[in-house]
Amino acid sequence: MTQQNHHPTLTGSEILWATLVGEGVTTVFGYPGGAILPAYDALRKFPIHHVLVRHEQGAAHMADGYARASGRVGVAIATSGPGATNLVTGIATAMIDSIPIVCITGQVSSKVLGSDAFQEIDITGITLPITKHNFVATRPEHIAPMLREAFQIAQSGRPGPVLVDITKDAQQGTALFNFDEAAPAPYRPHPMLRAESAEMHRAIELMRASTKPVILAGHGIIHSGAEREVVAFAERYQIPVATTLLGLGAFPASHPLALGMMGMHGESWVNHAIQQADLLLAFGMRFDDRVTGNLAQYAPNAKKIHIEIDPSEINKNVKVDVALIGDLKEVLNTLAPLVDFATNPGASSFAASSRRVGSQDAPNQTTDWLREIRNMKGDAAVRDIINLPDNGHLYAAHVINDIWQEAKAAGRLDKTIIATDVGQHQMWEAQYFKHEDTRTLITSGGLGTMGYALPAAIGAKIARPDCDVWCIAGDGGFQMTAAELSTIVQENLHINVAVINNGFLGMVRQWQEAFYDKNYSCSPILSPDFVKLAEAHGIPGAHITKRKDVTPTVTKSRTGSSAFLINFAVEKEDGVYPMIAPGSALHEMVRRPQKDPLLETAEDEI
Ligand SMILES: Cc1cc2nc3c(=O)[nH]c(=O)nc-3n(C[C@H](O)[C@H](O)[C@H](O)COP(=O)(O)OP(=O)(O)OC[C@H]3O[C@@H](n4cnc5c(N)ncnc54)[C@H](O)[C@@H]3O)c2cc1C
Ligand SMILES: Cc1ncc(C[n+]2csc(CCOP(=O)(O)OP(=O)(O)O)c2C)c(N)n1
Ligand SMILES: [Mg+2]
Repeated sequence: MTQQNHHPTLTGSEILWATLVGEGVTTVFGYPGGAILPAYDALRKFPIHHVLVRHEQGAAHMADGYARASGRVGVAIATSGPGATNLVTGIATAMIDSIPIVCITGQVSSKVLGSDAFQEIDITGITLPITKHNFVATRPEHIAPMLREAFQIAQSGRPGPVLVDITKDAQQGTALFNFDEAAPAPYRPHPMLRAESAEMHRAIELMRASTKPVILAGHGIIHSGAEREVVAFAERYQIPVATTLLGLGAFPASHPLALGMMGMHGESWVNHAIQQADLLLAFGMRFDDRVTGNLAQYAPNAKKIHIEIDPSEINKNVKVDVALIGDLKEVLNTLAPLVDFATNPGASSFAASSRRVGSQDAPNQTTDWLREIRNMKGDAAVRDIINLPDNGHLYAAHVINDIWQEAKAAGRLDKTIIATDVGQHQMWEAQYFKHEDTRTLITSGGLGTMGYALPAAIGAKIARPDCDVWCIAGDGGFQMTAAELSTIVQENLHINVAVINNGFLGMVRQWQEAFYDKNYSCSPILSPDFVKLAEAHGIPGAHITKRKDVTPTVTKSRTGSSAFLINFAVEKEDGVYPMIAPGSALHEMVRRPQKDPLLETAEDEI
């Protein structure tokens, strides 16, 4: 190592790690191979913990779970060729849900690029549509500036994945390392809208004219860190709040203004409220098709205000009346005082106070509307699951509900993170686990990636070791990445694994039941004995078939000192309800068939 002007000359590999240290990285998730070996050789000199995954898809999902749980950038690392292509599903998962991860791949030497060299693949070409940006570093002096820019791009504006491909000779060569000089130009956000803009005034007019407003609370609330501002806004103007799947936890489920999840498997009264609203305030959500149902019939009476950081989302799916482009927190902090002033010129500032629901001086205009929604909801919880007598059957909904109740009873709700896989169990989790706190649900929404839960749970546990972390997966999806059980043991992580085992690719079976004449083509799935599989990894476990055994086993898992796997043998042909069939409008929900013992008790159908 030679010094020049106090800046050391390092190898490209050393620059890679030194830059990550400078960016505050303490853990990376990866798997070595030829084209990245120089970097692995240099790793021992730097204070970075490397988690050796069992498949590079796991590395990308772990980086993603780490980012969702902490708000920090997750880092995945792989070799060229098959190592790099194995990252692809994880990168796409992060892209569609706007998760900040940086993926670093080794590449063949710059001298042989383009020659179909051993394990050469054009990974920047492959990942162009599924990254926010990507880079190829062919010289050691490229590495620090490219990595630093990658971190900036991943985190700024609408977050997302960035890939940096580094040739082997760039890792082996040397260059001066100057962390500060490698800094990218400052991020220039989309011009912040001004308080006096016409759009702001139009938004205020629409709010003042509305008697039936609904806030659509999305994932952008979490990215923006605007959780408190949204609660204050909803309380101040007494606006009920519907939440997307990825927005769950951004607004406390027990808040009196919280309606619950909207969309395909959302609560019926939530969807009815949206269809009857005269104003929708979309906060950091992108009107996904699972959320809108048939667009032609979506919220026909509602004016729409969209607060969104990415201009390309405006009018993409739903035409809106007002678009307020910018970071949600900043926009709300600009908008609210103006609404206050327009409503009551003498009022104190929005930032200074937030009024409690039902307080004397809160505007009253929406009270009738809240009453109307409460009537839709009925006078009891819609699904009377907790009070259902134990009829000898074990339902997935019971299991999820009991995991939630157990965490609540233990006073651990704010320290419980659930990573789900994709399918029926994912929807039951969204319905029956009431998320009170931000970043407590980690789930693949947009891509719906099976195999996500176990590695994402590992990333979350490493980001938040203080939390109880649950992986809730179906018997199908769990088998896609079950090899990461070995990573859990190697890392000595206390992760709770719940396999919701219904013997089927359940969500597929449900669609076949509803739309393909019960032709269960290739949806029954055989599984190994998951408890024995866990034991083979050195992880204890239990088979549960009776509801009475759920809570004690959940407690045993949560309070134990190592990872634990519970195989819940649940009812095989249960369905997720309500459900909106493809092409139907948001209010055209299919209800649970009456014959099923799991009744939805309230009069929530209108
Ligand atoms: C089997 C299955 C069933 C599903 N069913 C449902 C369902 O019933 N209901 C449901 O809601 N979802 C459902 N989903 C999920 C659905 O596909 C979408 O992933 C989800 O609705 C997207 O939520 P979102 O728009 O809040 O989040 P994202 O897709 O992450 O969009 C967030 C938006 O916020 C913006 N943003 C980011 N940062 C900021 C900021 N700082 N300020 C302002 N804006 C910002 C982004 O640009 C983006 O437009 C289902 C998924 C699966 C796999
Ligand atoms: C990688 C991947 N392949 C296929 C699908 C399509 N798919 C969505 S849900 C589902 C069934 C999931 O079955 P399981 O993991 O057992 O969960 P369950 O629905 O039974 O709760 C399938 C195959 C997917 N989302 N992801
Ligand atoms: Mg299943």
